[in-house]
Amino acid sequence: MSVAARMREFESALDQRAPPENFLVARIDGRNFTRLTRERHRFKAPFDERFRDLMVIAARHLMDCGFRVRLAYLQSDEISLLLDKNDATFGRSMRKILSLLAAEARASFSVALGAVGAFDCRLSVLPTVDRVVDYFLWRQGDAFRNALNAYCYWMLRDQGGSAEEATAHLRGMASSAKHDLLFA
Ligand SMILES: Nc1nc2c(ncn2[C@@H]2O[C@H](COP(=O)(O)OP(=O)(O)OP(=O)(O)O)[C@@H](O)[C@H]2O)c(=O)[nH]1
Ligand SMILES: [Mg+2]
Repeated sequence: MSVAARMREFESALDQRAPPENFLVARIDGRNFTRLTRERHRFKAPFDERFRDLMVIAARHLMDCGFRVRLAYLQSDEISLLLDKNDATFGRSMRKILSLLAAEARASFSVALGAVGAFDCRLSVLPTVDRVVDYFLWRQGDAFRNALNAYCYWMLRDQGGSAEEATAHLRGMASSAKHDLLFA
């Protein structure tokens, strides 16, 4: 066996393909964006329109970078992409899907920001439409909880509380109580 063929064996030993007839949902998430949004670029908290627009640019780019994307759902620093059930791009190679989606997000976000912002990517292999619905309900629930918590946190900070005080105040508090706190 030639050296090249032998090396290819090592290189591809861990390659996997996503199973056919399953939905693939990729979640692309900003790396260390707590620091990027607070220290390196000082975006408005809890939500900043310019940051949102940068994430929308990245999401639009991901929808048009060669995969058959049916839906993109964006919240905070993450983008969930539903790939077409029959998407056979790169033979459903997990290596290609994971690395390219993270790279395409990073490229478009960084060019729009004018500085580097990196992303990771993970893949859910979902067998039925019900599980796809569960996935997006899950992320939407996460967005709702995070937004409610963030509005409460920054309200307490604006009222003079320290980071530790605001965090301690909200720890273990039910969503209904956070609602009441905001409206009080
Ligand atoms: N200021 C500001 N921060 C935001 C906005 N949207 C998201 N973020 C921040 O982005 C971060 C996203 O959280 P995570 O993805 O859990 O944490 P991370 O720091 O990116 O860490 P890893 O994802 O594990 O690398 C949180 O700290 C959010 O506050 C925004 O509009 N404005
Ligand atoms: Mg992140």
